[in-house]
Amino acid sequence: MTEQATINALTCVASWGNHGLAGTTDRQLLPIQYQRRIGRPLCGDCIDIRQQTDEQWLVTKIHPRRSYFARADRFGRQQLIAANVDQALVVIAPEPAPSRDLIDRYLCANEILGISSVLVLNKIDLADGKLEQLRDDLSLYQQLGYKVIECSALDNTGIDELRQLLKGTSAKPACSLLIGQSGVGKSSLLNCLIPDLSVQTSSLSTATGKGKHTTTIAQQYALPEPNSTIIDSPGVWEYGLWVMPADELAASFIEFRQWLGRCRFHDCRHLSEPDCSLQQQADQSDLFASRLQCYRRILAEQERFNNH
Ligand SMILES: Nc1nc2c(ncn2[C@@H]2O[C@H](COP(=O)(O)OP(=O)(O)O)[C@@H](O)[C@H]2O)c(=O)[nH]1
Ligand SMILES: [Mg+2]
Ligand SMILES: [Zn+2]
Repeated sequence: MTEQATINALTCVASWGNHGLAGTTDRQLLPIQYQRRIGRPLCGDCIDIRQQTDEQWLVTKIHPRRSYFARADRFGRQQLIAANVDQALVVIAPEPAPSRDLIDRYLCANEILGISSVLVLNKIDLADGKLEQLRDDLSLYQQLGYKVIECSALDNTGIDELRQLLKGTSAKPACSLLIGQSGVGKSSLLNCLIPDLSVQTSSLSTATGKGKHTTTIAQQYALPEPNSTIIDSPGVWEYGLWVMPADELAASFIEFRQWLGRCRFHDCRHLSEPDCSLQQQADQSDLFASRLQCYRRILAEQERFNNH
């Protein structure tokens, strides 16, 4: 019997159903298949594989994840999207304009999952009233400590600044994840950041045999800078937070943290309880009040899941 080839510590760069692709260090793509005993790797997972046939490799191990990004499925349960993500680029644009709630939901998810957030305001070449409004909204997040980068995939404004932010080192490789509504310019930004993107995407779609349909799944690409990768996530997300305890949700609003535990009731849900420390802060600050309102809206959304 011939020895079966094995390769360890590869990255799963795309995953769908029972199949996926592993990326080798020299940027080859190997078709992989899963076994129930091991489970499905996510895009971004570190995996070991064993050759089955000329064309097919079997996943034999999924390494422990240092992080993952998730959203709610339609039952309010956590659905995992991508693994080993270090920072999320929350892309927003004047068109299609985001809701404040959408931005807050993304930021909360990243806080809970231990992923850092960068707000990327794209399409700043579109000088109109909406841009001014967005800049205004984003100043709140800057005050909270979130980094905001303004850019334009159309004329390359801000792309170098963005590129710097995505750089990893050999000691600490960096994987970034593009998230945001469909149409905000995620794929356009990817094109600016990766000069040979069309090569990478065409070898991906050849390998998956799925052509353009691969844009419906998360995919990891190599950035030109060493030790730096980026995952493009599928568009058209009505992004929802999975159901979680109220105290966990409240703690994901970073400016709430220092006030938690100071309400009259130790199990205060910060709705209309007397002597609520968050409400007291909201009475003094419009910005705090608007985030508290958002917290309450998310909590109410979660109640709907709980009642089903
Ligand atoms: N004016 C302008 N248009 C942009 C910019 N970035 C993307 N677009 C356009 O916005 C549309 C959606 O872009 P796309 O990259 O497909 O968005 P995605 O759905 O987030 O991947 C396309 O028509 C792009 O040409 C930008 O910085 N400025
Ligand atoms: Mg896209
Ligand atoms: Zn309270």
